[in-house]
Amino acid sequence: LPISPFIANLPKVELHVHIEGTLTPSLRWELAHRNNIKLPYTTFSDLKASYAITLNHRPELHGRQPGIPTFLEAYFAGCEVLQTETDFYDLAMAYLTRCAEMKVRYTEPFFDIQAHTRRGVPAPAVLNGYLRAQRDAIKLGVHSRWIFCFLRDEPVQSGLDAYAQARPWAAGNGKGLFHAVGLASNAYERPPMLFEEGFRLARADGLHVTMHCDFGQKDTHEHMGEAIFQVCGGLGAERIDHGLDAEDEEVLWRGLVDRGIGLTLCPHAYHRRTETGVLFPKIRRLWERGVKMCFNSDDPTLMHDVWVDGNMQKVYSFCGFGKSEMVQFVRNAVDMCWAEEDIKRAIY
Ligand code: ES4
Ligand code: ZN
Repeated sequence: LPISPFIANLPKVELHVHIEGTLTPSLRWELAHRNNIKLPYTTFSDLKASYAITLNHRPELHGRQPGIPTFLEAYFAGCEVLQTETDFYDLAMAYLTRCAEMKVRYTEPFFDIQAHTRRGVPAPAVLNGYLRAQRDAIKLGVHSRWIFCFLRDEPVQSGLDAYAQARPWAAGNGKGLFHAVGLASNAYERPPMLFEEGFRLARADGLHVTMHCDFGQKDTHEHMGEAIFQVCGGLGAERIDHGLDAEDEEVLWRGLVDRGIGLTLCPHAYHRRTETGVLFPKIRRLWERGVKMCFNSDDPTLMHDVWVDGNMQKVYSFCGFGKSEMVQFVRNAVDMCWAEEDIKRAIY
């Protein structure tokens, strides 16, 4: 789908992107050589070709069996080449440079500390690499506030330990890298309320709270109910990542509207496994009911290289939205974002 000049030139905000999901085959190849890591591909073109099939190509598993195993396996396999602070800096700078090219003025990338510490990478290597990129990208006109993610398929205590390690890099009394916590990875039998202690700790530190409610997961409506009404001592999450299944149940979409919880949707992620005529009307119905939403890329290099501009183009082309609505979605993202007021005003 070609990106129209209108979408290309629109100043953008991105609120749902996993930094590890922006690792390109070429940087992965370069880092593998830099770190003497053997990849299961002998040539660069074999590596590149492997990205074409890392979508969930097992539709028989959707919404039932363990989440999205084939996809997440590829995602965590990619992480293995990331070893030193410089590697994490290079990963982050590559994404933030791409942001500048796409006119993304502000972004809130997720990062998974546990994906790296469990391989023996020290947490400060990850955090200092991202912190340096956060600072250097301002020169490119790209501001960022990052989001610490709990890996929900790891033990709760492992996430709490990672959070304790990352805390000196938080906003408030820390170095200002991240301003929020999120919840990612495989949701199979891992409802949000399991992580309540982590959310409470983060809130006590003055951080914001968001969480994934992936589209079409097992128990998705129960998970959404917890995210909207139960977590954070009953306050609910401040945003929900994906959350498209709320469209199925009035109590859920009304809860989103009444509580002002916005969704960070990633249309291409769903379009990989959902008919055009089913998906885009579903997004449009949520919008018509007054649910606040914005459009994002999720894991662009693992999702056919469709970045935030391509995701915005999809809803522009397939939802029947006009230019003023597309501008409004960027404004929604500004409203939903966790930048300081001066940055919000500058990007609005
Ligand atoms: C993810 Cl698509 C998706 N779902 C859940 N967790 C994730 N982490 C990175 N991509
Ligand atoms: Zn995501």
